[in-house]
Amino acid sequence: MGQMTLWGSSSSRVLRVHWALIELGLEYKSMPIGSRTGETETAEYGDLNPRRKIPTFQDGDLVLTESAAIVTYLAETYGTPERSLIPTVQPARAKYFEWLSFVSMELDATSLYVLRRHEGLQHIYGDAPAANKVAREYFDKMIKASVRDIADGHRFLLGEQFTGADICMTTIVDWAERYECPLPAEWLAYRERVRERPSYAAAMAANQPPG
Ligand SMILES: N[C@@H](CCC(=O)N[C@@H](CS)C(=O)NCC(=O)O)C(=O)O
Repeated sequence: MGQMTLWGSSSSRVLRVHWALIELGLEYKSMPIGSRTGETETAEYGDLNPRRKIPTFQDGDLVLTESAAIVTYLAETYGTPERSLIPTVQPARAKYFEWLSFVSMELDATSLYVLRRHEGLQHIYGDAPAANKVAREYFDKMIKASVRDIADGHRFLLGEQFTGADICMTTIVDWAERYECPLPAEWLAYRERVRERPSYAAAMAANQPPG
């Protein structure tokens, strides 16, 4: 294991990485830089991550810059039978990756990130009311269509095992709430189950900006 460093703070995507590291009991250094603060514009950071986004994660010589990939890397590399964040056998592994794609593409990129860019950050990315309307409607359709996956005794997305997919999904539920997207009761109940984990509160604290 090399020195592990996580760059970023105050972001859902950074929270995912803190959370996975904490779940797995790993030591790491936190560099709590913020997006759009100028801190991603330094030469040092540009060398590390030319996209200048957060999070960036270093493990020795390896540099990774996509939150879902980082969570999965940590799960695959440092999981143990006692602390496991990804199933080791099919078909559960297939369902893990299905959830990660659904979260990243349908709920994040196609829905909530559209709202982030064109409602929260419209001074940078422009005003786009038609896109925002469609993004809200699409999120609503997708989240409702997923209710049966966490109803009827499904404690977590893959059943009894809490995984990296739950880490990514929970940040989506929190994010949707901040953007006042209506959430079915089943998803709110799911989020309450996840919040019982001490690692959730620890990751939220670790994701706070310094000072
Ligand atoms: N797909 C990337 C998205 C990373 C991302 O967009 N990060 C935001 C903060 S949450 C950022 O750095 N934004 C800076 C910008 O848009 O200029 C991931 O999941 O890690």
